[in-house]
Amino acid sequence: MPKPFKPSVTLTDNDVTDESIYFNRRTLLKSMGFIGASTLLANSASAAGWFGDDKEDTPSRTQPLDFTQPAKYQIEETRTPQHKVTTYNNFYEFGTSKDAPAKRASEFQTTPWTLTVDGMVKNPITLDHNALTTRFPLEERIYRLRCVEAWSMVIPWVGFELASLIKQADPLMSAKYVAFETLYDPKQMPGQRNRFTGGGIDYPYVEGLRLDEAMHPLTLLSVGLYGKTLPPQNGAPIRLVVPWKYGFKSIKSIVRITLTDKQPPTTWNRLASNEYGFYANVNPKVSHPRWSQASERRITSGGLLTRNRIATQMFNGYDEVAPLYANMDLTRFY
Ligand SMILES: Nc1nc2c(c(=O)[nH]1)N[C@H]1C(S)=C(S)[C@@H](COP(=O)(O)O)O[C@H]1N2
Ligand SMILES: [Mo]
Repeated sequence: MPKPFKPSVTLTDNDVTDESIYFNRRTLLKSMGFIGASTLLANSASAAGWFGDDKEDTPSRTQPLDFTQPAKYQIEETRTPQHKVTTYNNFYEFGTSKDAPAKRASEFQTTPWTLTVDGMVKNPITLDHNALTTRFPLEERIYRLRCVEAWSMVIPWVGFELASLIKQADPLMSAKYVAFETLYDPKQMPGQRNRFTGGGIDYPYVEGLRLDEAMHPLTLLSVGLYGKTLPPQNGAPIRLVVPWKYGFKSIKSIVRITLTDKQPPTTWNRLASNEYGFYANVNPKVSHPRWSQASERRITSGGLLTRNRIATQMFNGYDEVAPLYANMDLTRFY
């Protein structure tokens, strides 16, 4: 069992900054009346796994995956240990604290599952649970994940390019955007039952990309991590991964993908449009209104007190996407 987290008086300035950011994002929700003061103070990352122990955690419900495609994207940076990837999560459907999803999603049922691709397409597609991992060849992609809260991880995903799925659906010429929707199932997702436990989000969680962003070869539909199917807390059975954008774009547990000619609404933009834009490209020069985005805390195998603050890179280091935004003012389109 994870021990309760106690804020430490020995935190370095760097760590304090990270904690402040974390509390600040929640302070917004609190000020809007969605989180009680006691919750705000009581919940933080659980201490388990944060003091340097490197135990391998293999969630029992995950299954090995076959991925034979050679990996196209490799990076040299140290991978975030699996037990941190699976216990430090944002998945507000299961609660707003970092350790809630791992605990409260453990019984999440993902079978049967249906992922529908519809809207402005010539060939609507429905994938059942089995098709998610068998219809397209799977490959491993090691990507950085940069949360808007200024922490980051390096995660070995398993999945396939979103472009492969969209091509099969055969978009109409008029399609310009892609809208994504998470499962709405308040019986299974406690955060969807009331606005207080779900962080004030108007569920289902929705996200969107421009069609050219969705078709970019870096944009992944992930069905696994660390060689196995996704644990529920990471967005089982299928989630988006857009590595050059802040983590909130990488929507989890997707049931619907809709091609459209209008920019779709997105969850965090709806909640606070001055803080979270539609584009949400990682950009060290464009601060969040309440904190800098110039650097980030890389979550590695070290404990909470490890110094691991690194500079944030433009587009999270994925420069190849720059042409997508060639004539755009990224201060305005944040
Ligand atoms: N449906 C849904 N998708 C979501 C979220 C969420 O709360 N609900 N949180 C987002 C945020 S803020 C981040 S940083 C990533 C975290 O993914 P991970 O827990 O797999 O690291 O998921 C994103 N996708
Ligand atoms: Mo995030």
